[in-house]
Amino acid sequence: APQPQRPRLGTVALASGAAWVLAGNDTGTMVTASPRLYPHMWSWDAAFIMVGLAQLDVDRAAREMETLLSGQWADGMIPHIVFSDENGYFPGPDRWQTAVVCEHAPARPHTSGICQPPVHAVALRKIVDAGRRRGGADRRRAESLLRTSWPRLFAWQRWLATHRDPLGTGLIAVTHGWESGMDNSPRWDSAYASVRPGGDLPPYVRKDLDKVGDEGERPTDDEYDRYLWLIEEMRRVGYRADEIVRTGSFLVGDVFMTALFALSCEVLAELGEESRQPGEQVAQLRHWAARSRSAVLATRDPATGLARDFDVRAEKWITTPSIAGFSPLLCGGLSPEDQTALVAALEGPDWMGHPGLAVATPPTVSPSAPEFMPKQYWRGPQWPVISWLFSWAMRRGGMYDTAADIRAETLRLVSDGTFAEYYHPLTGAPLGSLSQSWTAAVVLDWLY
Ligand code: 2M8
Repeated sequence: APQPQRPRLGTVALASGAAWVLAGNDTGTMVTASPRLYPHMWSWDAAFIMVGLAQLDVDRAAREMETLLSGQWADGMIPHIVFSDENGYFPGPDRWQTAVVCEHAPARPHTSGICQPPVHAVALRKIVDAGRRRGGADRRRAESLLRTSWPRLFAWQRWLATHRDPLGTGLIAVTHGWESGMDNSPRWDSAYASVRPGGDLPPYVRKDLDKVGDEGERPTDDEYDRYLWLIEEMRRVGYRADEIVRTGSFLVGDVFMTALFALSCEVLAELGEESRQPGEQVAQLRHWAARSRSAVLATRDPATGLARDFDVRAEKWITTPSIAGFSPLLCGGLSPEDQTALVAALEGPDWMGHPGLAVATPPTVSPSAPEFMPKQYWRGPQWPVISWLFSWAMRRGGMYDTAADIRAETLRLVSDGTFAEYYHPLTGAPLGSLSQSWTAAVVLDWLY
């Protein structure tokens, strides 16, 4: 059915709207991921939010990093949620009980017990660049943030390299679909099929369903039982990282996470050189980056050239045609011919060039695939934040034209001014939460 025509905002109105969304979601110490659905700080959301804040206010962006790092665990893990005092989200601190059962978790702030993709070095890069560009107090603030947060981000990358490389190849593994950031992506369907919630899963009530337009935009109850069961398993082993990797029901080498890990190691190494951090740590980062880049390239499907996840428990490749297949474009390392071919696939008729798309930006699942569900969360919709990530990384990797096209088309999509969490690829309709912070943040970065 044709969608009602929404007014499109021009650049100035769009930038003001984006700044307004971030201000509206700001509790003072954290910009929550969204006003109602996600009233807390999420780890990778926070990084993208910093990218947007850096354009508006360097000090406020720096404080966002400090809030996030106040939740960092003693072993280096940055948890996927730093909780505010709101209780409108489930699972909240009472369910996780991280500080009750794990010595590494801080007592305050409350935090969850899993992690999310490491994109924080990119945020630090953006804050430092904004500070240097502006000069004066902004520059001093950014340089001092660089000094204090660099070792913390190094510890975070080290945690991933140490505790999440079960095969020893540099392929970083996730122990829960939530860690991937792409919660219910069909990438995880086969791995979740082997997660069998026990009869002793404590009862719970979801709080997310009444906060979106249509329940069909969110994961199912069956999926939620599995999400909660994995948390129960982790809580029972006191969130001991190696024990979870040894015994948990879900363990998948996540190629997208791995590419972001490699990218962040490189970015952090560059920042380390600029700020004279210990040479051996910078070298260590470069070593991890090279190893994980190779691991990403080694996952490529010989038939399609797309990168694949690896289900460590089932010992099999996952071939779902998802946006993660393009992970090599995030971390680099392809030969010029292979890079050209992968970019052509991204721009081709199964992806950005699909004739049914309202705007030509990458959907999260190929519209040509049977798994494609245009309204459902990570099963097909376009996510502006993912477009930003690809655009940023591809520009960094010299793929200027595609990077610019993704930017222009995504700006066209979000010029409806709703700053939706995700969009219907075939109609351009906003989906999920509106006024989602990371959508506003990446728009700001693009417009400044
Ligand atoms: C979504 O995930 C949370 C669980 O972490 C949820 O559905 O409740 C995902 O889109 C994730 O990538 C994102 O960080 C989070 C907050 O925006 O929401």
